[in-house]
Amino acid sequence: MAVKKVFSGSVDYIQVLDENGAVDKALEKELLRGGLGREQLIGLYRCMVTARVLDEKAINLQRQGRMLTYAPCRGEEAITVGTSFALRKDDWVVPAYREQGMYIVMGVPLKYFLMYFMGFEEGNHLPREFNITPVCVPVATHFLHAAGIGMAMKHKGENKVVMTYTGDGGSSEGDFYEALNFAGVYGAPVVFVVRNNQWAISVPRKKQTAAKTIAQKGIAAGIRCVQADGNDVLAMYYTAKIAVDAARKGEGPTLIEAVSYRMGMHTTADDPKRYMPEDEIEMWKKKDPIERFRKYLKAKRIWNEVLEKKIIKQAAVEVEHAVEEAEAFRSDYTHMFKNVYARMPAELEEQLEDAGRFAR
Ligand SMILES: Cc1ncc(C[n+]2csc(CCOP(=O)(O)OP(=O)(O)O)c2C)c(N)n1
Ligand SMILES: [Mg+2]
Repeated sequence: MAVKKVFSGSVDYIQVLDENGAVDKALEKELLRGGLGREQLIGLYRCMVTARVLDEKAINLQRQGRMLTYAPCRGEEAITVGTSFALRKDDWVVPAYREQGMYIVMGVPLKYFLMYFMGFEEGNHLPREFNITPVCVPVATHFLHAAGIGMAMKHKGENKVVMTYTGDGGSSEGDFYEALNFAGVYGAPVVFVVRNNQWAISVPRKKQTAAKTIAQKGIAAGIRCVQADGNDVLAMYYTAKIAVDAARKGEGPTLIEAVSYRMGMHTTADDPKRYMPEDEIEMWKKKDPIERFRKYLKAKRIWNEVLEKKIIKQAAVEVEHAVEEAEAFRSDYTHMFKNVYARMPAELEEQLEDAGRFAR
């Protein structure tokens, strides 16, 4: 009897900027050669800053009773900004609920995002030019939609890619594994991104899985997998660009695990003080993705105080404008009846009529 190894796997970890903003020269060279110039670097920074301004505003609105339950993205801005920066405008995105940075990169008017969290379903009705599916709160169910969209695009011979996001908690769901498996078998052009922020509400990462990395969950599905520093926007862009280019070339899906930390509450309905260790928060504060990238840009003589003020002002104006638009929005209550079935059943018709009497 012979024993032979039939498989062994490994997972790479990618970091371009260390915690002090010092750059890996070889990876930087590759990025610059790939077209990431001064304008794009400023773009990455602007999008992350805008995500933070939007986030802080949304929390304030919720505290003032002007917004419903909201899922902040503080600390995770580099993940969604860096990965979506690798997409083309006509690619597809299948988000969860904490992908603020992605909407900013894709150029979605922010009023839609705010409207959704103010309770208006219409916030999910993005203009046709955006191939972005609705916010998905059921954890990881949308991973299957992403796999399906990828399979359909491949079948139709479209030269597009689909990117989807879930959390570390999401990676424990059956839907997660099924989606990876289908995408792998069909060679679908999907980039699966796991935002590993170390917490699924109050459940820590160590209680989520015994696996050393979340990335390695892709190995069983036979798909490329990689882990990257989720607080390093250049690492996120670098890994996403390789994955997106491979998918577009017909080389199938990739699973990216972005290692980061949720700097605060799960949603505005949560109190993280009850379970998050103080020292852990302090440790991660030092790894802040925006500060780290700023240090890098400063060393490259791209960042200065004038640029900072300009970017913050632009972000504040954009966000304030979006808030005004979202708050001025008046919902059409009939949508909640009309968008459920292709043909409205009798009992819903009746309820619609009743609601009409209330609305008057
Ligand atoms: C199928 C399903 N189960 C449970 C929930 C309740 N729930 C909402 S968010 C969440 C935790 C998700 O954690 P993670 O995937 O790590 O994403 P994060 O919120 O940290 O970004 C849970 C359990 C849900 N929305 N959907
Ligand atoms: Mg999480």
